[in-house]
Amino acid sequence: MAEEAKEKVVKVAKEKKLADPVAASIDLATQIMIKRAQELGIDTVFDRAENMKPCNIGIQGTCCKVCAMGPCRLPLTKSAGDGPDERKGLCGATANTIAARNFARMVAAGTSAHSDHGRTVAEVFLSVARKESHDYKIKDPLRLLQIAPCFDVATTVEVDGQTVDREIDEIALEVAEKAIAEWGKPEGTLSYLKRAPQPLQDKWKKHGVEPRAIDREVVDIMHRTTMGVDQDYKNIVKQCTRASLADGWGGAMMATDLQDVMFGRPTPIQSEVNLGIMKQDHVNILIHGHEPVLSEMIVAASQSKEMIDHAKSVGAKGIQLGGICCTGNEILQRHGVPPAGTFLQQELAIITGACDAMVVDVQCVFQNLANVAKCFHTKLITTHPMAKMEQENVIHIEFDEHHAMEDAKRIVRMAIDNFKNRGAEVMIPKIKSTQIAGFGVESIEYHLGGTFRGSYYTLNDNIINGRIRGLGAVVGCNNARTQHNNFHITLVKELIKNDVLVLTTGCAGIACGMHGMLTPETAGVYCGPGLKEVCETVGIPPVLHLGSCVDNTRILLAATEMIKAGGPWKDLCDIPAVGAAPEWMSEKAIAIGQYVVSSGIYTIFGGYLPIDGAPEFRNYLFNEIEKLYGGRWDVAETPIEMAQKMIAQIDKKRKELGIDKARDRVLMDMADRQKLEAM
Ligand code: MSK
Repeated sequence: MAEEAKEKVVKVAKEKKLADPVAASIDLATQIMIKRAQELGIDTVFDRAENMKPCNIGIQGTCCKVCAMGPCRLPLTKSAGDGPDERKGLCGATANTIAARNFARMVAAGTSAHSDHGRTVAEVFLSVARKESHDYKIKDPLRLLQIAPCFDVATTVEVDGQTVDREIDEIALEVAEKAIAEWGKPEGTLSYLKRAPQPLQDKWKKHGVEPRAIDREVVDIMHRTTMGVDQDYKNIVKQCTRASLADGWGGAMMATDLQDVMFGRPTPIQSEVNLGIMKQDHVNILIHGHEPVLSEMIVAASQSKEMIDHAKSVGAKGIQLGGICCTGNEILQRHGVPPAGTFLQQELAIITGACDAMVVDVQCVFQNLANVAKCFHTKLITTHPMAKMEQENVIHIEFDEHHAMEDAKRIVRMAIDNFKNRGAEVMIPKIKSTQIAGFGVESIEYHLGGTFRGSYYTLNDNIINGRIRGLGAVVGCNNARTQHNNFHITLVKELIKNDVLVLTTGCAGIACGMHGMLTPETAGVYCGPGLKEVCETVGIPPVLHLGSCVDNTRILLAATEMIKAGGPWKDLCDIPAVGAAPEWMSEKAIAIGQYVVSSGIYTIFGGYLPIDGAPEFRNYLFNEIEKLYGGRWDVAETPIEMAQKMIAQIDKKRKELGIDKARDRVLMDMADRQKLEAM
């Protein structure tokens, strides 16, 4: 550790206000480590949140920076609303235009992040299909066969009048070439739109929001929101919808599918979670970010005899991998690698003093990691060409799929060689929880349907008969402006108490694991009687962890399977299902929210949305948009308020379907089901 660097970091920290660890997080490990950081004089995001308050105009969404005549700031004052809204920027832009443009740019940024991740995966898949990179394989040919028709790629061929299966390699190459074209094809609409229920596709067509090429929709937003272009907030929202659909039913969905093809689809797997997964006597390597292409190789490298022997040769008992954020979820769901923590715990993981290397790729990586790493022996390694850090202590090892295993071994070896450099300041909180993660479209079908009656109808049936009141997707990040994990966990407990089956991804999923929500035993402790009965009968947790942020698309596809299985619902907007991002913070969350709303699902965010300074635009997103797609935005300030709004929406849908009376557990016979299906 460079003493001079540490002194500088410590001096800065001492001059500032400190967070109250208990007020900052509901997680004991996090509280212990915030305190530890403060004792060592190292500032963390929790302390920084005490010292910098958000801009009051920025949070209203009405600060315009798109030209150099501004920034023009249009705060909503108390007297606004008493008369006509005369606020305008130098060019005359209204609060609605400014807030809509800012919102649209968040959708563009979020869409580009998920979709560029998808592009990287598609490029690696193309190199695999072309046999140019040998470290990856097609691990899940069934997933490949499943998605091939979405790209109009035939899986069989006629030979001498007979239908025979095409070679997998041949299908892979054609799928890869067609997939990569989705980012820039010059005409037509996205191939994957056909995965949505037909009524939803019809709505998108009717309203003219079917995405064309993915890149085009992002560029379109950036163009129309430059100075002096689109000045109709409804037309800007229309493009938000088009771009967000290019994310949810395009780039993000392809990322998930192609990852499944190359790395295998996840299946439920037991693991642990929280900072306590790190081991004092092991080499600890933490993998952080979003793209699993390199981390898959690091998992394989760290399990090789060569690396384990090397770790033992330096005095360690083995190698402990851990994840942070969504890369962590990717390697959790496929390999059972335990997450060390959520987004807000990334600095704390280094402050344990036991992190021999933290390997980061893209998204959600704090630049302050470099300052924290300076105070310890930790090697901080960036791996992506578009995500470097300016600090001199950061090592850049650029990942290349053509020599992926070589890169991975180099990184693992570097971590092992660093084991001996640990200082005396090691403190790993002995706190971790057991969890089951790795659910997906097929495993939900299997667990709720069984081997012989594998179908979504069992789930449908339990919703119709009221044992399960509805579905609640609780996803997204942490945000240092709210108590870490509190919104997630209070909300989830309230939902399952009211018989709402929860589906989770991202840091919300990690939070649920940390707080014991992801085991089958959870059902007996926290669930209402109906959900408890279902979970205990089939042995699933009442909260199903479906992976990373791009895997929110698994939730869309699971809901689509419910429609295919038959029931009173014909479109996603009919299902008693709601979405929530209680502790959101990222532009990606806005893109996700918009595609979920545009897919017909009520979506509620915690805290605020940066649109409050433009009440008309806000009203459009919160109410009017529902008439187009069936979904709408909402916000809640507390988890209980959020739960009440979500449950009210579920009950509203149940009433519309005529299944609101079924909650007294009347067993449905075939005649009853047919009656409902006919409605
Ligand atoms: S976005 S869910 S902070 S990783 Fe995946 Fe980042 Fe977590 Fe949001």
